[in-house]
Amino acid sequence: MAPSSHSSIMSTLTFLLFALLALAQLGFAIPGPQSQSKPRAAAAGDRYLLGVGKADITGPVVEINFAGYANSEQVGSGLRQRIYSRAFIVGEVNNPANRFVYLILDIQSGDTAVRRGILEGVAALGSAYSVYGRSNIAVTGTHSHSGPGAWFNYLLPQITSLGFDKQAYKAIVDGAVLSIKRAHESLQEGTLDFGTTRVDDANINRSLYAYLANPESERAQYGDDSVDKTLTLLRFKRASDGKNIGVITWFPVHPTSMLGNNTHVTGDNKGLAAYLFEKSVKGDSLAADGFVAGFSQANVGDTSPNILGSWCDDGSGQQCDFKTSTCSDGKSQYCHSRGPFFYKLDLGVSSCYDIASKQYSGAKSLYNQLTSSTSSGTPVVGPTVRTFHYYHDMRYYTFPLSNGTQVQTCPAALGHSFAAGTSDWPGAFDFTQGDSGAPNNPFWSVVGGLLKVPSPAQKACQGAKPILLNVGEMETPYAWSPNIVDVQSLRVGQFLIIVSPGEASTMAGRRWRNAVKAAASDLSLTGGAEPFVVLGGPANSYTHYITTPEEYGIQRYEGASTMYGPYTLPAYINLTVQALPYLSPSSSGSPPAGPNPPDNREKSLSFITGVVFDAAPIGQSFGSVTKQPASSYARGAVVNATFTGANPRNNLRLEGTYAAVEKQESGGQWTRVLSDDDWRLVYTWTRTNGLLGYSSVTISWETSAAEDVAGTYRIKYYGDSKPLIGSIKAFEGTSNSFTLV
Ligand SMILES: *[C@@H]1O[C@H](CO)[C@@H](O)[C@H](O)[C@H]1NC(C)=O
Ligand SMILES: *[C@@H]1O[C@H](CO)[C@@H](O)[C@H](O)[C@H]1NC(C)=O
Ligand SMILES: *[C@@H]1O[C@H](CO)[C@@H](O)[C@H](O)[C@H]1NC(C)=O
Ligand SMILES: *[C@@H]1O[C@H](CO)[C@@H](O)[C@H](O)[C@H]1NC(C)=O
Ligand SMILES: CC(=O)N[C@H]1CO[C@H](CO)[C@@H](O)[C@@H]1O
Repeated sequence: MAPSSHSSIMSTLTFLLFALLALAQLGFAIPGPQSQSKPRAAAAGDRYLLGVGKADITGPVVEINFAGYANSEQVGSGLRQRIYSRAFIVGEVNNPANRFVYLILDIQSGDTAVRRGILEGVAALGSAYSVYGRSNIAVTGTHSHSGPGAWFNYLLPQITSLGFDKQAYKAIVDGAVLSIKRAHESLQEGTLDFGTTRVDDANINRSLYAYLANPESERAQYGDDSVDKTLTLLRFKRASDGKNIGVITWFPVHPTSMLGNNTHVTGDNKGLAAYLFEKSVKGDSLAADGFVAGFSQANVGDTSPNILGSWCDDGSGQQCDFKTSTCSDGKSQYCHSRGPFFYKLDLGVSSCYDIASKQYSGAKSLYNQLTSSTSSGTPVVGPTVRTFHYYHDMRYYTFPLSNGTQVQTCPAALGHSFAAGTSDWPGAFDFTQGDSGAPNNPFWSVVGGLLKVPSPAQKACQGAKPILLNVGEMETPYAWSPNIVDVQSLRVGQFLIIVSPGEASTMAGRRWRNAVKAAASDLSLTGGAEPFVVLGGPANSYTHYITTPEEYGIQRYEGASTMYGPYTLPAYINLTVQALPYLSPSSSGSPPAGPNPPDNREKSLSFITGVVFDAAPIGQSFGSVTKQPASSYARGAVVNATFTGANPRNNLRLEGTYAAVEKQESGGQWTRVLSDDDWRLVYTWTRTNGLLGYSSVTISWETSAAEDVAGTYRIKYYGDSKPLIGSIKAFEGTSNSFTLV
C-alpha cells in the first residue's frame, strides 16, 4: 500500500494504467495470433532423425547470487519453479554423423565453462556419443535473470556472485548432459515443419532512442515495430505414430519480468511459457509422452517485457528521460520499467505470468494450426543437416565492410553506460545512459582506470565508447571477459540457425539474419527452397551485447556493452557468412578450430562458503511443523506451512522436489498434485540463527479458484540436514491436513 501522501498520485497512475491496459486488451482481442505462413495442404517434408530430452538444472537456491542483474544484493532465498535444460537433436537419416544438438537452458546465457563441461560430460557417455562435439552442440541460454549464478568462466560476471561455485556449475552441466542423453535415447525418424505468428503486447523496445539512430529507410521496412513481434515455431513430429514430440520457439523478449529484488528461483517468462505449453499437451492424443517445449531467446538486446514503459519511482509521476533513462536527479536509480501488473507489488510474479502466457498462447495457437489436418506449416525439406563452429579472436580483426572500407574489432571493453544498468533494473553506479563524456561518479572512473588503463590503440579502436572497464586487456589474475568468441551456425534443410554469443539488438539481429539469408541464396545452399533464418542466443559464451554501429554511436547501455567496438556486428556477420559454405550439402569439412579460449574453471576465485552445519532448536526436529496451516481455506487464498528447516544446498534434489502438495483420495490415500515445478507453490528458506545452525522453511501454496478443486490437502517438505560431524541425512515434514472449499 502506498503511504497516504502518495495516494492521489497512485490513483491517477492506477487510472492511467487501467486505461492503458484496456487499450492493450482491445488491440490484443481483435485478431488473436495470426499465422503469416500460408495454410497449405499437409505436404510431407523430408525425414530426419529427431530426439528431445529435458532435465533439471536447479542449482543452489539459497545463499548464491542470481545471474543477470549483476546486483550483489540479489541472493537466493528459495524456489518458485525448477529450471531445466531442454535438448533437441536433429540428424540426417542416411548419414547419422551429420546432426546437431540445440540446447535451451533456463539460465542467463551460454558460457565457456559450462560449454566445456557439457562437451566433456557428453564425451564421457561413451562411443555412441562421439558424434556430438564442439561443432554441433549449441548451448543457448534463455537469458533468465532469476536463477543462481556463480558458474561463469570469466572474472567480470563472477564479481557480484563472489566467484565460481562448483555446485552451481555442476548442476547445470550434469542436467544439460542428461537432457542430451535423453534426447539421444529418444531418436526416431520424423519430420519437421515451421510457421510464424505475431505476438503483440509481450515486448517493447527499451532503448528506442538508440534504435532511432538506424537509417529511416531501414526502419521503414519494419513499420512501427521497433522490436520483432514474430514468434517462429519449429515442430518435431515422429513418423512411427504421427505424434508430436516437441517444439522450439524463437521470440525476443528479456526475461526480466522477475525483478532485481526477486530472490526465488524461476525460469522467468521463458521457463514459465515452456511449463505452460508442456502442461497443456499432457494427455493430448497428438502429443507424445515426454513432449518438450523449448522457448528460445532471439534478438533480445533492446527488448523489455515491461511493456508499460519506464517510470520514475521518485514521486514525480514522470516517465524516465527518453535519451538517458534518468529521473529528475539526473541519475538512473529511480527509473524502473513497469510490467503489465507492476502495481501488484508481488515481485513481478503476475507480470511474468502475463508475458509468459502471451508467448505460450501465440505458440500454442500456431502449434494447433500446424497440427490441424486442413492446414500445416512450411515443411522442412532437403535431407542436409550441417553445422560449423570455430573460435575467433576479436582483438584487432581487420575485415572489409560491404562497401570495401577496411575496419577492425577491438579487445573487449565496456563503456560508462554499462554501469547505469537499464530501466529493467538500474545499475548500482551513478552513471547515466548515453553518457559519452566524463562519468559523474569520479570514484568509478578512478577504479576503472586503476584496473588497467586502455592502450592508445584500444581507445582509438573503441571509437565513441568512453571506456569504463577495459576488460579485454586484463588477464590478471585471469581473463576478465572473452576476447575469443564462438562462431556457430546450424542448418537442417532450408532452416538455418545463427547461434549468437551475445545479445543482438533488434536491428542487429535483422541485419545478421538478412545477410545470412542473402548469402545462403547466393550460394544456393538450400536448393529450391527459400532459406529461413532464425537467431538464437545468448549462446556458448557470454559476450554481452551486439548493437548496430549506429546504435553503438549512441552509447546507451546496449551500445556501451557491445564489447568489441563499433564494428562488432559487421564482424560477426563477416565471420558467419564466410563459413556458410560449410553448411552446403557437398561439404564434409569444418573450418579450422581457431584459438582456444582460456579455461578458468580451476583458477577461479571463490569467496562463497559452504554449509557448515544445520541444527534444530530444542524441542523441535528437522521437518517438524512450527506453524500449521488453518483448517480450511477458500480457493484463491494462500496456504502457508512453516517447518524446522535445513540448508537446501545440502542436496539439490535434482529431478525431485523440496515442496509438495498432496490431496487425499476417497480411499484415504494421499497423491502428490503439486511440486517444485509448479508456479503457484513457493519454497522459502530463512536462516534464523547462523551461529546455532537454525533455519526455517515456509511453503506457500497460492491456491486458485480456476485451477484447484475443492478437497482435503496437506503440505510436504523434503529436506536434508548436515550435522557438524557425519554425513548429510534426508528427512521430511508433513503438515496437518486442511480443506479447500
Ligand atoms: C521490488 O522492486 C519493485 C520495482 O522497484 C518495487 O515496486 C517493489 O516494491 C520492490 N519490492 C520489494 C519487496 O522491495
Ligand atoms: C570477411 O573478412 C575477410 C578478411 O578478414 C575477407 O577476406 C572476407 O572476404 C570477408 N568475407 C565476407 C563474407 O565478408
Ligand atoms: C563505407 O561505409 C562506412 C559505414 O557506413 C562509411 O563510414 C565509409 O565512409 C564508407 N566507405 C566508402 C568508401 O564509401
Ligand atoms: C506466507 O509465506 C510467505 C513466504 O514466507 C510470506 O511472504 C507470506 O506473508 C505468508 N502469508 C501468510 C498469510 O502468512
Ligand atoms: C513497437 C514498440 O514496441 N514500441 C515501443 C518502443 O518503446 C517505447 C518506449 O521505450 C514505447 O513507447 C513503444 O510503444
